[in-house]
Amino acid sequence: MEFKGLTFSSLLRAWDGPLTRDLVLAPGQFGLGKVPARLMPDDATTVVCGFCSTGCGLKVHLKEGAAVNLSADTFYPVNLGMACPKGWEALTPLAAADRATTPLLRNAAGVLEPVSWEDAMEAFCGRFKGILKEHGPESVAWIGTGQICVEELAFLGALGKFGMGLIHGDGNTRQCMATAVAAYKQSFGFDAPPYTYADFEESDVIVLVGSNLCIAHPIMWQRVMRNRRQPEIIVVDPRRTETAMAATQHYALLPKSDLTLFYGLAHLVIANGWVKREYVDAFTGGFEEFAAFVAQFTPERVCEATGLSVVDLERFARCIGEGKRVSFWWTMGVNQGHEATRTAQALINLALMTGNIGRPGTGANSITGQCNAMGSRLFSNTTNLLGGRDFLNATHRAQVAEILEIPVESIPDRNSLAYDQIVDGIESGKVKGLWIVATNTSHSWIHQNSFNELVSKLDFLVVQDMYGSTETALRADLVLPAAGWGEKEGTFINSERRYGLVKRVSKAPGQALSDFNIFRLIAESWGVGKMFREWSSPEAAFCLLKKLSRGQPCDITGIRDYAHIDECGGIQWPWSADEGLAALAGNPVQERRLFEDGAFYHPDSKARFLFEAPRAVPEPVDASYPFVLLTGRGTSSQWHTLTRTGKSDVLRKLAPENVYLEINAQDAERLKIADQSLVRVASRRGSLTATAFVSGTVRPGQVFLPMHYATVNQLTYPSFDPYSRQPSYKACAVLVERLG
Ligand SMILES: Nc1nc2c(c(=O)[nH]1)N[C@H]1C(S)=C(S)[C@@H](COP(=O)(O)OP(=O)(O)OC[C@H]3O[C@@H](n4cnc5c(=O)[nH]c(N)nc54)[C@H](O)[C@@H]3O)O[C@H]1N2
Ligand SMILES: Nc1nc2c(c(=O)[nH]1)N[C@H]1C(S)=C(S)[C@@H](COP(=O)(O)OP(=O)(O)OC[C@H]3O[C@@H](n4cnc5c(=O)[nH]c(N)nc54)[C@H](O)[C@@H]3O)O[C@H]1N2
Ligand code: SF4
Ligand SMILES: [Mo]
Repeated sequence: MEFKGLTFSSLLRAWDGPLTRDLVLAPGQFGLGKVPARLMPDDATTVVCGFCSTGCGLKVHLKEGAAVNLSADTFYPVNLGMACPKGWEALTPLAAADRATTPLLRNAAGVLEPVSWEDAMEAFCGRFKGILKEHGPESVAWIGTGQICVEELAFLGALGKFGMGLIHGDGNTRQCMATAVAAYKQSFGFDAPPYTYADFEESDVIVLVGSNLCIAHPIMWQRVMRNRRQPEIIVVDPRRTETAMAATQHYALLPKSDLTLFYGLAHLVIANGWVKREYVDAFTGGFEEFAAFVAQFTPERVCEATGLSVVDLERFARCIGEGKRVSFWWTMGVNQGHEATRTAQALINLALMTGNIGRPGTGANSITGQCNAMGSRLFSNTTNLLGGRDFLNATHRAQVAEILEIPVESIPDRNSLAYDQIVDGIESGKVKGLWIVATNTSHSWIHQNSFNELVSKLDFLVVQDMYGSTETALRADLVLPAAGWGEKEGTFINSERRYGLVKRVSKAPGQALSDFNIFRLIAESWGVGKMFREWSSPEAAFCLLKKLSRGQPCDITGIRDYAHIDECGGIQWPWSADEGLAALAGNPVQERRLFEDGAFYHPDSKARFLFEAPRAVPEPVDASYPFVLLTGRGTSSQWHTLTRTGKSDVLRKLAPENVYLEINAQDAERLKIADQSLVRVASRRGSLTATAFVSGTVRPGQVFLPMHYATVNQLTYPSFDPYSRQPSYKACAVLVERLG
């Protein structure tokens, strides 16, 4: 196949060039600009970690521009010299033997065989165009990620929708962050987590809901440990997690009773006169209706629903009501639920009614998961039009068309289907082609057996991944080999809205290309190369993103270029041109939080109190399936589906090799299950064998499975929050029996 101008060989030649470009900074130019030259040899550079959303700075040590080792960056404002095991081992997975090094195409015998990039592009364009021609623009969709760079996410979204003419594209951020997005948009008018990590250190009362921070965000936990105010650390989690053990108070509520609990706490805050009336009157709307609604959540009702005592409730409410700086933090125990959006908003309501927002140590703070979930939220062009805009808004479409110099008709005037609806579309025959980028759906999607059956109904499945061995890649018709973190350049946005830099410190193996270059190649092969001529490099794309952000709450027009991000130790949005100019005159601000002026993003500037009656769980336990199954992260050394962390001997040693089930001693005794013996765990959808771990971490009637093992999502029940369409991974009914 001929490419006009851009060919794989020309890309590979350029790609094979020197590493770490001009981004290896000279001494003194580094980090916060405060680093003494003697501490900063010029053969090192800082790269933001590519695992979790904490966004730690890692100092990569270089020889001739290539990474030889790394350590935690002492001067990066996020982690201040700390890193977790995954960060320390970040380079190891790059050298794994199962890296995809050439495109692979399924041949007539049904076997994936290596092909050239030219043949891969011919198959990609030929097959997808064929499907689109026969079945229309809804028949091909993509599932993206929060684990590639912002520039790459934006390119994928722009190419998919404006270039290839697709309507439907969603991301694995749906599994993870969609609830926080929906909650913030409705409550604040924009998807805007308000905090900065310094708030962990400046809080008097830290309320962690459905978050196992010690395991999932160990360096954020270290920031909590730096708090000198002797804070109350309150954990709300049905399990006695590592974080709960380290807390000062643990409320082990019944699974999925959070909404009732928070309404009950709001009721007590009102009853005790702890509401900050001046704040509520000046900056919020809908409080009176909310106050009338929560009156029915009496302590008796709340105790019955949550399993907590009246003493517990009153103590919890008093901490919130009398605390000077109270911060509320939530993660997947909230986001992955059947009434998740309203639960997140119940936390937002508690912060608003007590005036705990916009001040140091406060906030209603969603903690993100993946390294660039925040980038995906703003720029993946899936649920929002680029830059947090709305596909349904003609003015927004016109703005994007003008900035990108593309015909406005190429921008869809309708929203994409959500992840679960795309999957349903395969079932109904509407979706016939699927392109999966940097996510391992066959492992991580809810009710896995059903998805994996549906995949065989697709006419064409493309998987773009670092490894050809993932559960999803093995099912693909075409595998596109991708470079990973450390082998490419771009930016990630962390949980506190900080842009950090990713650099190319290692060469991708074989013919693997960065996702950015794969998108360039596809654009060219598809015949829309001209539309994307400005997207010539990640940094050029970053300039487009700056333009797209202008005037939006996430304005970053004050960021000069990549080097500026490096010099500042990352930059939090918003950072408008005006703010940039102001900072030049004074001190640049390292830590910034939103809503200090009480102005939210709704047209009337007011935050909204939103609420709704709690609903029953979709799959309650019964005599046949008597246990509630909880799932989540297992250890700080395991990352999701283990495609990366499973490649490190060190990380593997830090976690159990086989899937294990946490079960309470009372239940284990009743079922004659010995510790470390094999058990069968089954739901109405599938079953698996696990090793029993008899422990006090879960209560009788509950069991826990870590999500990292491939069989776990055979059990989960596909139910979704109605507003965010995020899957409810954390509650379904199972039975447990001893084996042998
Ligand atoms: N080591 C490691 N770190 C990670 C990841 C990883 O795979 N490995 N993944 C990253 C990603 S993408 C994400 S999204 C985050 C997730 O970070 P977290 O959300 O902190 O992790 P989880 O273990 O999924 O869920 C947190 C807790 O929710 C609790 N929970 C379950 N049901 C309920 C409930 O009804 N109410 C309440 N209040 N709690 C409940 C679970 O018991 C669990 O302890 O971690 C990020 N960090
Ligand atoms: N039961 C249960 N299931 C869950 C959860 C739970 O709590 N319980 N949590 C959910 C959550 S919050 C999340 S975020 C998901 C995570 O689920 P996934 O997104 O499926 O998990 P990962 O293993 O991170 O998959 C990322 C894939 O991208 C590849 N990859 C890495 N870097 C790159 C790159 O730069 N380019 C390309 N092209 N590929 C790359 C990796 O090899 C891997 O195959 O799981 C969800 N599933
Ligand atoms: S805490 Fe997250 S960002 Fe920091 S080193 Fe560990 S995985 Fe990387
Ligand atoms: Mo996630």
